[in-house]
Amino acid sequence: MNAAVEQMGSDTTAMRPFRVEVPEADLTDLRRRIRSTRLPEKEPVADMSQGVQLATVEKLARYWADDYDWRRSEAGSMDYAWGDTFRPGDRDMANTWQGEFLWQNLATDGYEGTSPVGAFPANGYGLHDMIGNVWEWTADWYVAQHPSEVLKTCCTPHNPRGPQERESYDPWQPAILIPRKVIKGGSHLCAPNYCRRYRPAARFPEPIDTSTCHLGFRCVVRPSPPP
Ligand SMILES: [Ca+2]
Repeated sequence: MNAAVEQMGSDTTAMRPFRVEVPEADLTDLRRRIRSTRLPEKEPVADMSQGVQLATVEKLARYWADDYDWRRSEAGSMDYAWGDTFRPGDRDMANTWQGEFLWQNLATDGYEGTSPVGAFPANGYGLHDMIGNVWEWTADWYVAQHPSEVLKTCCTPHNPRGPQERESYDPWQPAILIPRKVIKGGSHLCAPNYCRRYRPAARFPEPIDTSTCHLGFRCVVRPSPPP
């Protein structure tokens, strides 16, 4: 049990970290269903107008059924972007706030404000700054609670993409009709005594007309294809 959980004490309404533990039989059944998925015998169209092409789908299905490490994915669902321990080996893994927010910025992680990309170690997926430093905008409109999952005819996981734009308005400010996007990751202003929104499970709304010193966006660098 980590310190944050201990601080929650007997508060039964507090948000608590949890671990996803999928039984091996369920993973075996998932692989079986992937292998038995019926795919078209030939490409439906010559271009990508109907989505990912058949050869790519077949390759992905083989990868998910035989090679993908589902346990590693399970491990990625831990409390933080790298595991269950916030400071493994007493090493800072992200730019957050140390001390009592908002009057005591100890900056023992080396940064009172923002930090350069890559200043902290990558996680097991090779990704930097997944939490802390600055929040990241996402494409999804915000709603306090995800709408009920839509049942699908296939077994692909459903990615909730948020509500309609008009549903993202702040219900506590009905006279202000500014849509809000989901932001993720927390920032250098997130502290254990205040919000702990540097957890991957956390999200927050931000009006789209509002900029702050601790909100940015995520960049992806794709390696060049081999010659
Ligand atoms: Ca800091």
